[in-house]
Amino acid sequence: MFETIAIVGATGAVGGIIRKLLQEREFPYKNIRFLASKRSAGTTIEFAGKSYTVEEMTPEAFQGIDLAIGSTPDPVAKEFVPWAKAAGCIVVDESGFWRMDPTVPLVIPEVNPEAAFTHQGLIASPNCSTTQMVQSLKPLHDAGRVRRVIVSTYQATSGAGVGGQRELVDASRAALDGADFTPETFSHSIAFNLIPQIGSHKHAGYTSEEMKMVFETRKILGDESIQVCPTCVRVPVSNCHSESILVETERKITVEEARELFAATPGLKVIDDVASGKYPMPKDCDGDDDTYIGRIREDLSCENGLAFWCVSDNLRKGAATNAVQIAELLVRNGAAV
Ligand code: 11C
Repeated sequence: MFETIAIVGATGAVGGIIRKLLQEREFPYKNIRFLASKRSAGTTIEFAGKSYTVEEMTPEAFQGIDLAIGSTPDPVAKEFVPWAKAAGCIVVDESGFWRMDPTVPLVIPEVNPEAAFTHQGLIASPNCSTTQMVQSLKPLHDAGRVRRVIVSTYQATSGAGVGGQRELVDASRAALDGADFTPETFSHSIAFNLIPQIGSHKHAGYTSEEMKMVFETRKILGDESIQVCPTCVRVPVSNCHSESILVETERKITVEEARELFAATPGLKVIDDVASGKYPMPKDCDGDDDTYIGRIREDLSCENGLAFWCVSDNLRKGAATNAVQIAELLVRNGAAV
C-alpha cells in the first residue's frame, strides 16, 4: 500500500472522477491529499465522509506524498512531475506531456501491464482516443499481427473538458433560438456540426491528436512497424468517444475469430447484432469502464482487412479509470512503500 496518496488537478473534471473511482474501488491508502492550481487552492473537497482543503501545487507540497495521480494540462504536468519525483513521489500522469519520453512507460493495464514496472518514478496514461483503439487492436495484434490501421474518430465534447460540454449545450440552444453564438472552447460552433480538427497542426497535414494515435499506439504495442492513418473529428456528443476502425493484419482474422478474441479480452465488451439494431452508442457507454465493440465485419476492400466500431467513455477508461488501474497495478505488485 502507498501510505500517502494525492490527486493532482483534484478539482478538474477527470480529477473528480478519480476521486469517485478511488472510493468505489476501495483504493488502499492511509492519508489522502488534494492538490490543484493556485486558483482552486483553499477550496473544500468532500471525500469519503471527510472534508479536505485543496492545497496549492508547489514543489514543497509533494513532500511526504508516496503516489500522485495527476490530471492536469500539459504545461502543468511539465512543471509538477519533476517536483514530485524530486520529493520521492511516484506519479501516474494523465497529461500528454511525458508520454513519448523514452524513459517513461505508457501503460494500459489490460495491454502492457509489464511496462509499468520499468518506471523511474513516472508512468504515463495514454490519450483517450488511443486507449480504446489500442485495447481493441491488442488481441488482433497478438493473434494475427496488425500491419495497418485506418481510424476515424467521433470525439465527444468532454474531451475538451467541462467547457466543451457546456459549449455544446450553449451553442445548440443558441442555434435553436436563432441567436448569435461565439465559440470559445472550439474553433467553430459545435452545434449541429462536425469539426474535423482536434488539436493543432502537427505533421504533414495531421493534427496533434492524430499524431498521438500514431506514436502512442506503436509505443504501447511495442511495434514501430504498425502504420496508422487517423482522422480525428469533434462531434456534437457530450461524452464518450466513438471510432470507426479498419485493421489490416498479416494473418487473416475472420469476423467470427475477431468476435471471439474481443469477447475474451478483459476490458472489452461486444454488442454486435446489426440486424436487430444492436451496437455500441455513446449514450449507452457513459459512466462505464469497459470499451465496447460492434459492427464487426470484413473489410470488403482488403483481403486481410477487418472493420469495426468502438465506443468508450473517454473520461473514465480514456482517462481516470486507466490512471487508477495503473496505480492499482503498482499496489498489487508491492511497488509501494
Ligand atoms: C480530446 N483526446 O478528445 C483529447 C483530450 O492528450 O490526453 C485528451 C488529450 C490528451 O480532445
